[in-house]
Amino acid sequence: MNIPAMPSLSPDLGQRRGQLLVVDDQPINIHVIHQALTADYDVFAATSGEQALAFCQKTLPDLVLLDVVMPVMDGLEVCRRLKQNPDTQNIPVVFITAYQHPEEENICWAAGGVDFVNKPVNPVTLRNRVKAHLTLKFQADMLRMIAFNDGLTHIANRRYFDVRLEAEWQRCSRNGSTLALLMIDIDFFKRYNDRYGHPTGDDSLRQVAAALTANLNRPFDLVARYGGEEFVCLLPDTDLAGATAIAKKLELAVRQLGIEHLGSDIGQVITISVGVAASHPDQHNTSASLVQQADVQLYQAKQQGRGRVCA
Ligand code: GH3
Ligand code: MG
Ligand code: MG
Ligand code: MG
Repeated sequence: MNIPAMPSLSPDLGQRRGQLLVVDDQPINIHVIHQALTADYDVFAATSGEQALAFCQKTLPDLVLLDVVMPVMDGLEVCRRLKQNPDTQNIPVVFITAYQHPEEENICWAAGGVDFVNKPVNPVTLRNRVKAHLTLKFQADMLRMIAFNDGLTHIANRRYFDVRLEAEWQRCSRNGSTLALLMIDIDFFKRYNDRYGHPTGDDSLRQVAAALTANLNRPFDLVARYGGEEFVCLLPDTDLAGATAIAKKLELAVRQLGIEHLGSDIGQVITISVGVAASHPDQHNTSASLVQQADVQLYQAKQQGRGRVCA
């Protein structure tokens, strides 16, 4: 299954200024393309395949304009690697090529390109091709955003979590690293709704989601709304001790929001209970067992009085 990268949540997706990466081993070619596009887009350049891959992984540009013939790593290989990597596979690649023969073009299609622009580049054609592909890219981002985001809290939803969990499980299995998971549940939230009303409850869910997001520092950590008043954090390359420390930080952060909850048994504010689990993914266990372990620990946290972390 293809794993889409989480799109930016920028509400002005439609008016976004596109970010383009131009890859060519000849600086003069980069200059020509830059001149044609810089008025309308943010144009970045790379002069080797390795540079291009590193830039894409870090910056996720909206479109790559890719030379085919380059020393060391050619454009075909760059394109294949972008398409194999879940983080970069949604970036459309337009080949800039002097190829004339259909069979040569076929190799480019097979590598995963969406289009060609012929050298020498006609600036008008280039601008129009780029515009068309960026429009499609922005529309696809919008659809991904709708499909994978929770409408209430604007963080990732359960569907996105399930996809990412499976992808991270596979990745940690390959790398032999540890994957940690936090299952989080707001304490006495039914009473909160009963006392303060559902709209205020919704607002508090948004505040808790924002606090959880703000307190995860690494870009590859994920927080998602798992259901109702439950959230989940996926922490790649994290052991049980590290995950427990993060869980405690999150518990404190939510407590320190200081959202009044006079119906709670454990203070006057909204608190969370957190269950922590960590695992070395391998063929003997499944991602579902990790979720289940975290659930068991969450149950323990509730049993032991709530407003705490169990690991
Ligand atoms: P516990 O400490 O054991 O977790 O108690 P609790 O009351 O939080 O747990 P319970 O599962 O009994 O109730 C969860 C409540 O969360 C019930 C439901 O009204 C509320 N809830 C779930 N989704 C939403 C939502 O989208 N908005 C609001 N306002 N409330 C929600
Ligand atoms: Mg070249
Ligand atoms: Mg619950
Ligand atoms: Mg609850």
